[in-house]
Amino acid sequence: MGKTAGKFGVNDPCWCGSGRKYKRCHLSSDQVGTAAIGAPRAAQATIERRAPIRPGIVSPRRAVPEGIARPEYADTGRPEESQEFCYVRSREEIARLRRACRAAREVLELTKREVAAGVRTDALDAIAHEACIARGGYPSPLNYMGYPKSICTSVNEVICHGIPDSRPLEDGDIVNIDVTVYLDGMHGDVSETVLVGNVAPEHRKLVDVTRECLALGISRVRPGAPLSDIGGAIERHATSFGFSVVREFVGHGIGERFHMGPQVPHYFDREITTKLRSGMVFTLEPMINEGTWRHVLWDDRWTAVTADLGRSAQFEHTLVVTDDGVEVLTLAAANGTDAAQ
Ligand code: EYF
Ligand code: CO
Repeated sequence: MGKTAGKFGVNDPCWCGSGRKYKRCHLSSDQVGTAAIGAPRAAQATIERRAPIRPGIVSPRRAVPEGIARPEYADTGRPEESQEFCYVRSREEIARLRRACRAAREVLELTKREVAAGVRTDALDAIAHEACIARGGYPSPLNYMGYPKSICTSVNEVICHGIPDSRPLEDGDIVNIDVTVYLDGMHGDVSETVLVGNVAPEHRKLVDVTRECLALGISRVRPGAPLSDIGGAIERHATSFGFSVVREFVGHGIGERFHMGPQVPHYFDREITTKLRSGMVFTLEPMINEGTWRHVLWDDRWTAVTADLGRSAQFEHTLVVTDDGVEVLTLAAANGTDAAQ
C-alpha cells in the first residue's frame, strides 16, 4: 500500500529534496492511476506514492550440475584479473562468443515471457537458471564476487544488480532482467526492461527512450570511430528528454572473463581517446534515470538504487566491431522482439 504525498503543485520543489521541480522529479513515480500531468491542480492534491522497493527474502543458492563447464570464480567467488585492453578477437573466438550470446538471448526471451503481476523475481531466477543449464551454460552472475543468484532483476528505482527475491512484481512496475551465460568458454550478456501490466505513460517513456539510447549507441560503432562517440550519442538523447545517464556503471569488454577492458561509458567523456577496432567485443548497457544519475547502494552491497528513488531503465547488448560496422551478438531472432531493431 502506498503512502500519501500531501499537497504538491507540479512546479513546486520536489518533496525528495533533489532541488528539481516536482513534475520533473517524483510526480510520475507518485502517480498510481489517478492524477495525471495536465489534470486540474485540485486533482493532483493528494497523490498515492508507491512504496520504495525493499529487500525481500533471498532463496538458497541454486546448484549447477557437475557436467556444466564453470568460469574460474564459480567455487571461490574470485574472478581472475584481466589485463587485456582493446582485445581484438579471432574468428574462432567470435564464433564461441556468438554461441554464448545466442544462449543468453534465448534465456532472456524465456524469462521475459513469465513476467506478470504477482510473479516473484525469485521465480524468474529459477526459470533463467534452469534454461541456462538446459543449454549447457553456467549462469555467469552466480557467485561472481559472491553474487548469490543467477540473474539480476532490477525493479523501478533499482538501477542494476537487483537480487531476485520473494517480492512479487506489481501492476505498473518496470523490471530489468539481466542474463549472462558462460558457454564454450565465453560470456554473453544481454538485458531488457519489461513492463508489468499497466505502466504509467511517463515510465513507459523512460523505457522507450532507454531502448533508443542503446540503439543510438550501437549506431556509432564502426572501426576507427572514437569510443567516446557512443556515450556522446546516448547522453544527448537521454538528456533531451530530461533524463540522466548513470555514470558509476559502464559497458565493458567481455569474453573469457565476465568483465574486461575496455570500459565504455554511456556519457561523453572527453578524456577517452580510444578508437574502435574490428574484432573488439564489448557490452553497451545504458542505465537511464528519470531524476538524478546518482545512486545509493543497499546494505546488501549489490543493489544500486537511484538516490532520489526516481525510476531507472536499462537495455543491454553484447556486440563485436566488424570490418564494416557492428554485429550485435545478442540480437533476437528475426521474428522475435529486440531492443536494437
Ligand atoms: C554493486 C558486481 C556487482 N556485474 C555485472 C558483480 O550483467 C551484468 N552487467 O551487465 C552484471 C551482473 C552482475 C555483476 C552480478 C554481479 N555483478 C560487481 C561490483 C559491484 C556490483 O554491484
Ligand atoms: Co548484463
